[in-house]
Amino acid sequence: MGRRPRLMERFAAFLPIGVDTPPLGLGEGFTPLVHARTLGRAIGVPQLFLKVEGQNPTGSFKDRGMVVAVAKALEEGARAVICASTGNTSASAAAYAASAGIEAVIVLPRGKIAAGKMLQGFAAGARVVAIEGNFDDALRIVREMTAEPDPRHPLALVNSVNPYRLEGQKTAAFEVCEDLGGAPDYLAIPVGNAGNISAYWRGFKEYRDIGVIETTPRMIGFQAAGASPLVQGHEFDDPQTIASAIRIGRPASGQLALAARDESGGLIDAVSDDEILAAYGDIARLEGIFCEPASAASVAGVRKAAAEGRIDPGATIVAVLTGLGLKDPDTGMSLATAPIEAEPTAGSVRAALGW
Ligand code: AN7
Repeated sequence: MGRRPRLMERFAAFLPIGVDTPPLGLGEGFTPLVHARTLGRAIGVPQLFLKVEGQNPTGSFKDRGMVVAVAKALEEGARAVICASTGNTSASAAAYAASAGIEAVIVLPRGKIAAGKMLQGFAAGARVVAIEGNFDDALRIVREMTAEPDPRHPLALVNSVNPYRLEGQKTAAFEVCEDLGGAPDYLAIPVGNAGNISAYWRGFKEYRDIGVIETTPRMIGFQAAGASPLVQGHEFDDPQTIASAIRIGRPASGQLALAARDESGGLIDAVSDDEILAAYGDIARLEGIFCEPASAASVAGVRKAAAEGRIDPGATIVAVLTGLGLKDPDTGMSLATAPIEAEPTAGSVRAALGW
């Protein structure tokens, strides 16, 4: 029995890494693909599978790309990384920078980051800068700060505009194909800054081009209605949604996402916060998987598209659950009820349960 490979080793042939790339790794990738039989039946698509990306080391898919981006930053001599974030990118950047022994600076919209994600940045020792503005403002700032190299602060930008990020993230598409023994018919995914949908599409195309898979899925992306620039066809100056991870009005990879939609014969649609919250509760109660609200946009979108007859009900559908529910305890409280009170005896607990 050999040791488990690291993600960057497993897919080295597909990644822009070489012998000089430091072997970083916190156990990212290799996440489960779960057949969601009960949820699938409930929404009329029995061949529904969930790609559980919350099982990555920092609890989101960002780790797949961050491990490559931070390793390349180290290789290229950076002593610090910087990013804007709605929370998950910053949690991931902070962790991989800590692991690499370099500094992380994270620029965040004040008051709009889920509590667990804030905590992750602080725990890993990142310096956190909160701005009075949204994610799009923060991204503009860090892009400006890294536009010209500063020899006094060798710094790498690790948002998904960093090409190594999407290269790493495409490995999720490879895993989906390997677990299913082929490509799914549809790949459903939440869309914020639009990097991940673009990365998956690249991964599927690469596996098709070398003959590992014969078909590619239709890419079906879902934005929150209050932050749906790719659906409405114009940027949002003041995006709003309970799904704070995808509260983004100017998606940096928007053009790549629209190309993925068109080349794959897919769609990008909007789902309301109520639809997102309903899916969020159902995924937890029917399948035992607690994802974060933004992640539930994928399942909310599948439910909506199926109800509208835009998806073949017999199709194999993979919905990506991008992040872990524990990151956002405040929204999680919407799923909670008060505990049943009882005296500290078995009889009292039995009676309280009505048994
Ligand atoms: C859970 O962390 O943009 O369309 O700064 O955290 O690739 O942006 C997070 C995005 C979906 C959207 N689900 O992915 C950030 C950030 C979760 C996310 C998305 C995000 P993209």
